[in-house]
Amino acid sequence: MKTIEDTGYDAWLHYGKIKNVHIQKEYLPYFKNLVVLEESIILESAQKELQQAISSMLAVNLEVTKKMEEQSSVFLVTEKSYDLFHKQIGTDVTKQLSDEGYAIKSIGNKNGLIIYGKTNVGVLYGVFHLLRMMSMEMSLHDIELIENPKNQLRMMNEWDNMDGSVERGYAGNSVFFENNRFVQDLTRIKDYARMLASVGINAIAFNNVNVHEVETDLITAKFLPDVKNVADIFSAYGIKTFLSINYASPIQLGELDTADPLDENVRQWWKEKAKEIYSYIPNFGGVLVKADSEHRPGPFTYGRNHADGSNMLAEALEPFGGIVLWRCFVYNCMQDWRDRSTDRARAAYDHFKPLDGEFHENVILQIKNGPMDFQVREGVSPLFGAMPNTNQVLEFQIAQEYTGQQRHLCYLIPQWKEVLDFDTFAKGEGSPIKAVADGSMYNYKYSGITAVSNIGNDENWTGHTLAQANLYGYGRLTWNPDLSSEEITDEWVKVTFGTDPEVVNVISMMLLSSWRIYENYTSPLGVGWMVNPNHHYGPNVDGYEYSVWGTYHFADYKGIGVDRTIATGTGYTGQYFAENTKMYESLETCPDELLLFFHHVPYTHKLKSGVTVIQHIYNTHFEGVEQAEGLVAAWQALEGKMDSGRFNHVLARLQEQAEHSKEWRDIINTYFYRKSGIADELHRKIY
Ligand code: GCV
Repeated sequence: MKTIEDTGYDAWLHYGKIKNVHIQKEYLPYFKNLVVLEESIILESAQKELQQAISSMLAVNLEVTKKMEEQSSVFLVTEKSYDLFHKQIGTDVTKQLSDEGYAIKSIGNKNGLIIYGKTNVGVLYGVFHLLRMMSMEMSLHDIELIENPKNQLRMMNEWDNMDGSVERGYAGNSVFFENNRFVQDLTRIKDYARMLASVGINAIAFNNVNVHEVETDLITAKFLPDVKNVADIFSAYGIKTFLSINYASPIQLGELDTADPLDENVRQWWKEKAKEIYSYIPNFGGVLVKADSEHRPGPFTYGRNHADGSNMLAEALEPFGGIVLWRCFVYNCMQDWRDRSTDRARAAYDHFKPLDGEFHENVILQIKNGPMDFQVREGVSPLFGAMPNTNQVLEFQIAQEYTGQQRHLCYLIPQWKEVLDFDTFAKGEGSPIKAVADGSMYNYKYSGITAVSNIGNDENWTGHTLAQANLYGYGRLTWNPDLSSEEITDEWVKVTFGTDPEVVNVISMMLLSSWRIYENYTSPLGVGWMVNPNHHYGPNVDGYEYSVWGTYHFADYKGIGVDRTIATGTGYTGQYFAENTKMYESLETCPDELLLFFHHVPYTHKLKSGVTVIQHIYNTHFEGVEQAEGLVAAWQALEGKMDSGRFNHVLARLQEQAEHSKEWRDIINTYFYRKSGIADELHRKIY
């Protein structure tokens, strides 16, 4: 077997040997024993993780005991054994902990540590926290910390198909399926569960939201035993399993001739189905549904709306505590784009806002961060905060469908931070999207954050090793959206590549600048798209498949951009709360980076930065290529500071990125030079 470090397989859980002798000396006395008084599958996972990590970091064989007298020990404790430890833990701490929270406290003569959780999973999270601190070589003396997750649902959506492919997968094939069945060897699934739990993820739907014929069978006796096996693996790490379902399952499975949500037979069918699923998987989380979107079936077929459709499923799941995640990515992909009375950006709000309050309390609406589709830059969805009486969950895409497909470096944490911090003004100033997601704004019963995963069966999971940072950072942000991009980056680099300051500085700088770099050489000023049809990789200004009726950017010889104003455009700006409507409606106050998302302007329009739109396009595209070349040079300086496996792999990706950035630059610049007839003021070569 190749060493872990060579391939990146163990990602941020590789627990490299602690080489610093001072740190080693500090750590060793803590790990004479591991005291675990209770028994549970999750505690067993915690215990094993600790043993494996300590053996790898300190070459110590950590014995598990139930004996209490040893001072130099780590204690894993839950509420059940609280009485034995109440002095050390204290009542205050227990009061402050939520169900999944944990406390870590130094005890005794400084060589004891208690990891206390109200529940088993709290302890597991505490163990991962401790190991993260150790991987970062932080001191363990005098620790006294309490952590609670800010978001209730912290979820992953895999877009895996049973034939083994992954929709928008850029890291090989599925780790769940092959040849229309489950994989035989479940090791990778277990390691994935460890990775997810280590950053606090607590839910997963592991099949694609586009449910084809074969995946419809996942909710039948044919596959439910396999689903249960996988669900058990995730359960051992505190992760609940959900399935994406086909809305037309009763028809697809040949049992009914309708899927009308108001038909009594259909309702009964789903109730029986729920009973059957829960008989296999008692802690099943619920279902994820993409309906009436991109040719998927849904309630529209029967003249019903999304509340009718989701409530019918919610009623079936309700007796078992299950929930329905209902996606709001609903738009008419075949719309005539030239008809300015419609606008894809408007669609989700137009469909869902009028239904506020009509959904059952175990329905959650799942809303993509932007109204379009995970572009490098777009406005935030105006649905956030607009439905006080309907649970909402925020959806990100870790898979880099439109942001370089894990061949280009594009670290998305800064983008997600902007979304989370965006002030909706739903309840006046200080109403950020993160307060919608964490449920606090409207006291939602269920809420949280979910995301499309970026993993596959490539040895390093994510294709580009540095794309692991997006997965890690996503988890950390769902746990605590107040963490800064810099904090998350610093953590990830240290736990993945070690603590050498030069390595940490260079990789952090590369990650933190990469989103802007990618934006520079791709589509400008929030206009988005400009990708090749279907696979969505690489530049093609008019290429996006659903722009068959006309381009998505409305570029002609005079100008570019989509007029979404109330005054003269599609009226989309009116979907935001007043303060934001005002900001976006006016050319004066609309931020430069979103100008073309909201306005159609002449190429000679001057940005706040002082340059014209056309000059901005030229400048950023030339600059973006230089910056992409700069990433290669920055990485090259790290040669010898890490194993050659990961070094060479990343180098090759960065070189490819630099090369492809030139293609972007040339295609975009040439297109707009020819369209506008305006030359680059700096007379650079435009091909
Ligand atoms: C799973 C975009 C992607 C599709 C994806 C869809 C969705 O359109 O290109 O591959 O389908 O979003 O989020 O449902």
